[in-house]
Amino acid sequence: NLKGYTTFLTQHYDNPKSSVGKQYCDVMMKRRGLDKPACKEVNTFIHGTKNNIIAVCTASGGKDYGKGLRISLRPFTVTTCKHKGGSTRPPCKYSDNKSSRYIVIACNQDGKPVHFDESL
Ligand code: T3P
Repeated sequence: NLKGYTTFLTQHYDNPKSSVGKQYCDVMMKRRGLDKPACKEVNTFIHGTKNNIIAVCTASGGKDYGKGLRISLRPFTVTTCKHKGGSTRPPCKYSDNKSSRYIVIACNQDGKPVHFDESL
């Protein structure tokens, strides 16, 4: 559904990578609403074009990875934010890890990404 794709973009799409200063994850997790109601534990932002991410849902950009998932044929630049510290209440503090990885996603019947599973 369309709502799933919209939510996916809010949670996982940031291209080009936003220039928000030093604490990218702290800023972005709050900006995208992922600090409420509790700090989300892990979240990946993909620094790739929408077209290239959508293509993972097709044979040109991805392949079947089982369990309804698809893995990209090429790596994407991603930043994975990991919650640090004991409290899951805002203000949320995150570590940042930027790397090049294959993304594993689920797509809906319209061929749009609706779930980020992991990156390898
Ligand atoms: P969501 O389905 O709301 O996109 O797996 C549980 C959640 O953690 C899921 O949230 C996806 C997210 N996640 C990442 O964003 N990056 C990761 O590397 C992993 C393992 C999970």
